[in-house]
Amino acid sequence: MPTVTLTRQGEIAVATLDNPPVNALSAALRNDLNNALAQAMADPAVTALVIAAKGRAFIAGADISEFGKPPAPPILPDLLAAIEDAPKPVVAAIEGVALGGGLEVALACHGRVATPAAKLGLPEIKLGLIPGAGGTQRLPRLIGAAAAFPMMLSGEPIPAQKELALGLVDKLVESDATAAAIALAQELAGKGVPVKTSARTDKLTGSEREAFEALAKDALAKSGEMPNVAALVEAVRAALTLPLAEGLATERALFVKLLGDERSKALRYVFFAEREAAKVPGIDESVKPRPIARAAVIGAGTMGGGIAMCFANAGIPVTLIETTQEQVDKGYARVRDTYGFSVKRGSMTEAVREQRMALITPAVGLAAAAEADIVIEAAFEEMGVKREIFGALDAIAKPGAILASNTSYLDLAEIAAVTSRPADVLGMHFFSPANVMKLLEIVRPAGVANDVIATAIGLGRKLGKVPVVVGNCFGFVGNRMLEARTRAAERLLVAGAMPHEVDAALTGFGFKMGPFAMSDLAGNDISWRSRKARGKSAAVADAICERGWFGQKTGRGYYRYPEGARAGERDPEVEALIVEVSASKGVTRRSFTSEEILARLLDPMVNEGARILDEGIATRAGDIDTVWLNGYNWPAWRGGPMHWAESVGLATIVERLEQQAKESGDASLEPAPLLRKLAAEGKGFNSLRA
Ligand code: 3H9
Repeated sequence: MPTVTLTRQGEIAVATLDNPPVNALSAALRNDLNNALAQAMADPAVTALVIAAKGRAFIAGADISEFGKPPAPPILPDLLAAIEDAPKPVVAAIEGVALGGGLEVALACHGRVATPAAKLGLPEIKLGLIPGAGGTQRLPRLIGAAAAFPMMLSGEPIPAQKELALGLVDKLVESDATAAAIALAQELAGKGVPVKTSARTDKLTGSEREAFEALAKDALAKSGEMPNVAALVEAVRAALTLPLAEGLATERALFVKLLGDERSKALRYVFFAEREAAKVPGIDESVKPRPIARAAVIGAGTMGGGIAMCFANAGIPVTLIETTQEQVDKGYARVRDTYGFSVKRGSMTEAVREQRMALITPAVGLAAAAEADIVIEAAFEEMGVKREIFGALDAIAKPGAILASNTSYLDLAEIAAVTSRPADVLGMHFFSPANVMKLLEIVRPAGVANDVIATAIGLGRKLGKVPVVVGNCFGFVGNRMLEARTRAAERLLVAGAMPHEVDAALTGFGFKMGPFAMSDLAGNDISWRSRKARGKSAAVADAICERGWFGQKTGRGYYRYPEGARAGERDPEVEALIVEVSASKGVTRRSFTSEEILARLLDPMVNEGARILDEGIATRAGDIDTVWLNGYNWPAWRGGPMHWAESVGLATIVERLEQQAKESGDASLEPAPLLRKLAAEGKGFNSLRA
């Protein structure tokens, strides 16, 4: 099937791209467009060419799945040079997204027409790259570096009105960009030789340069681990100071180097892993989701309120239910305050806040859930409480309503079993703060209907979440692995490290917080209660909680929090307590390097991840990584725990785990059979895929 069809509208040729789902610039599309261009230029009856597209995107960019393979000709920069150098005008008709290479195609054209819904952007930065087909050279020439640089630095598309004001598009039309592009093409054809974007110099002024240098300085200071920010600065500086050919060569060399960078490879892996996570064996397009017109959330605490906000943000009416008027009023007021922060920051208007609040109906008593198509329970984390609620809901909810629990570790099958409709019951585990965190773990107990899972996936995406379907086990994927890390952190304290050293190793790796600062923030009593409920103990953590040092809320935890201090300070009493625990266990304390600490924290997580895979709790290693990236702030450029493990080498992880198991006598640190097997065979987690 050709990916481009060439038709005629009078003297204007129209090349229509059709490469579903998003018209990515695959080798086939580049080739077909190149041929269409040549044909239109060679046809004496044609005076100009319009590039239009079928489907929801103009062009989503280069085909990311082709990166890493030898580039097949024509490569994009050559194709774009051919478009720009064409003897007759070429006009882009943009409806939908024109991203990355897609916008670069449009920039090489001699005119651009778009609809207000079109999204134009250069998101390469998010993949650890920079634009690689002239974007860094043509965009500053077209709209000035002071506007072009921030656009490339954020990777975010800009609104249509701004596109027009900046001159990024020549014409904005309400609909039918192709018809308007044909009109513009006719107009340009009448003017003779088309003007090339790259020949323009009117925006390459001294003041643009100054503004760019100031922005660049700021960006470099904040660039952290990512090498592409410096590359972007270098490329844009080349646009401002060098002739076009040299600028293009500079950009290309930087782009090619970044393609081979491990951080960019990790980000590209993440792009596909996140999208694949929503694909679940046994659930294809034939499984039709149930309609969701109204939701109910049970529990108006921080979590329930945050979930209600997710619905309101997506325009879905939601009833927020509590047991007393006082509690629901408190929860409703908290939601209003949370929106208030956005209003104060200027990211939301007062009118929008009111619209969202109007979608949330506070109510007392479960009977208010009767009209909901989906009910999400976010009540106290105790099986007795859940059983009671679901038993009552069974009598109240309408037939076909989906009953979900936001539990973070309890058995969904046990919850489902108290109802007469277990096929409608599943887990929908949001992460705190629910209105911010992207992850949605969809827990699939045996017996739940496929259309219920399909509904949860679709709804999750509608709520702006990254849904990952996981199996039903204690803690599911995320918290089960987190527990392995928590145990590892406690072991490190007993063996000789101090909380600040453990936390520093993890923040040095790229996490925003280490495990102890995190626990102090969340409240150390939460895990203490959970340990006690399960008959588990952790000597240091228990001793800290026995003293009432629950973390930030009590002013003391693993650290001290003097009045007004945001970050914790080392606490000599806690450190003495840790030394005492080591002594009571007969442990001779020793020091650990950051590398050792990291290995001891992360290897056990990977080990648990391998068990999770082996048990089928996660479908793919990429699903586990998606969970950690979107729910636990794993640094994206490290690709997630399973990707990280492969970058270290599975054989190395196995060796280190064996050593740790031997030293600690903890059998849970013995390498999981799957990990051992893959390491022995020299294979990665991807080899498990069907
Ligand atoms: C670039 O252009 C470099 C150039 O400067 C230089 C080159 C020399 N490639 O997200 P969705 C697939 S770098 C391959 O679920 P949505 C995606 O995997 C590129 N595949 O839909 C999925 O496949 P599947 C710069 C791609 O409506 C399907 O399309 N461009 C690409 O929520 C649907 O995707 C970008 O970074 C691609 N470029 O969002 C844009 N894009 O169905 C990246 C999508 O099998 N893409 N797919 O799972 C996006 O931001 C979103 O996908 C988009 C659609 C907004 C387009």
